[in-house]
Amino acid sequence: LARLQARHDVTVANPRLPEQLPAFQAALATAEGLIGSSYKIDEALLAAAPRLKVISSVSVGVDNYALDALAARGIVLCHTPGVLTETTADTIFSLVMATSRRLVELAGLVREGRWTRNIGEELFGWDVHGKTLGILGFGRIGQAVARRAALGFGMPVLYHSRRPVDLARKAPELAGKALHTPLDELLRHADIVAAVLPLSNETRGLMGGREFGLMKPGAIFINGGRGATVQEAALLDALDHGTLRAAGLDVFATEPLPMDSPLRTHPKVTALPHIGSATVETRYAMAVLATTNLLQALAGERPTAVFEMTAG
Ligand code: 8YV
Repeated sequence: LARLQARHDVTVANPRLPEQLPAFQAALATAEGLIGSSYKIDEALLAAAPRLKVISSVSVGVDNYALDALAARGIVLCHTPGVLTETTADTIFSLVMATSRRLVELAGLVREGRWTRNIGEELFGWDVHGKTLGILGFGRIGQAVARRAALGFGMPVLYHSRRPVDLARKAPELAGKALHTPLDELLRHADIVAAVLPLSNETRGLMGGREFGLMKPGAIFINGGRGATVQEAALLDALDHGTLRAAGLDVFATEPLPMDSPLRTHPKVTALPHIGSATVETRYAMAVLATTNLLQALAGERPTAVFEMTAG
C-alpha cells in the first residue's frame, strides 16, 4: 500500500462489504488501475470503469475476469505466477497425506480423548510412497507436485495436459518419471488423482460421473486447482455409492463452501478453506509481485507478469 501511495492516489475499498461498496464504485469512475483478488470483474464493472488500463490480480488464476471484454478494451491483466508454485504444491501434497493416512480423523480421535488403546486395523491408513499419482493439469504447480511425488515418495507419476511437456528441457529431474497419459487411461491406473487445473471452458466440469467411474476402486481424489472443474454431485455420488476411498479438496464450485454442502462434513472428505497459497511468505510475495506489476503498467512499462490473453 505504501509503495502504491507513494506514486498514486489510492482508494482502499472492499466491494464485498456493503458499507464499502459505494466507495469502490465511486473510485471505479476514475480508476486507472485495480489491484486485488477473488472479485468478479465482468462487463458491467468494466462499463463503470471507463479509464481502467490495468488490473493486477493477487492470484495466478484469472477465472474471475471477463477476458474477452478486457482484451476488447485493451486492459492489461497481470497476475502472480511462480511465487506461489511451491506453497500450493505443498498444500496439495498435504491433502494427499491427510486423506491417505487419515490424519484429520485420527488427530480428532486424540483430541477428543478417544485414544484409549492401540488403534485397530479399521483405522489404518493407506501407504502414499510407491503409489501411482495421476496429475490433471501439468503447469508449474502440477510439475511441483510431481517432483514431491516422484523424487520424495518414489511414486510413478502420470499426467494429463493439453500437450506433453518437454521434460528433458523444462524439468529434467522428471524426465522418464512423469508420463503424459490420456485422461481415461490415467484415471484407470492412478491410485491417487490430483487435479491442478485452471478453470476454463475446456476444464469446467471435467471430472464428472463417467470420469469418477473410471477411477480405480479405493482410489483417492484431490482438488487443488479450481472447484468448478469438478461436478460436485458426481464426486459425492462416487464417495457415497462408488468405490472412491476419500477426497481432499481445497477448492469448491462455490466459495466459501455453503453451510448446506454435504462436502463440508462428509466423513470421507478432507475440506480446506482454499489455502493453496495461504502462507505468510507466499501471500507477501504475491502482494509484492502484484504491486510491482501494477506500478510498472501504470508507468507504461511492461509488467513482470502479464497474463497473455491469446495464450489462454
Ligand atoms: C488465491 C489462488 O488464494 O492464485 C490463485 O489463483 O487460487 C490463490 O492463490 C486466491 O486467488 C485468493 O487470493
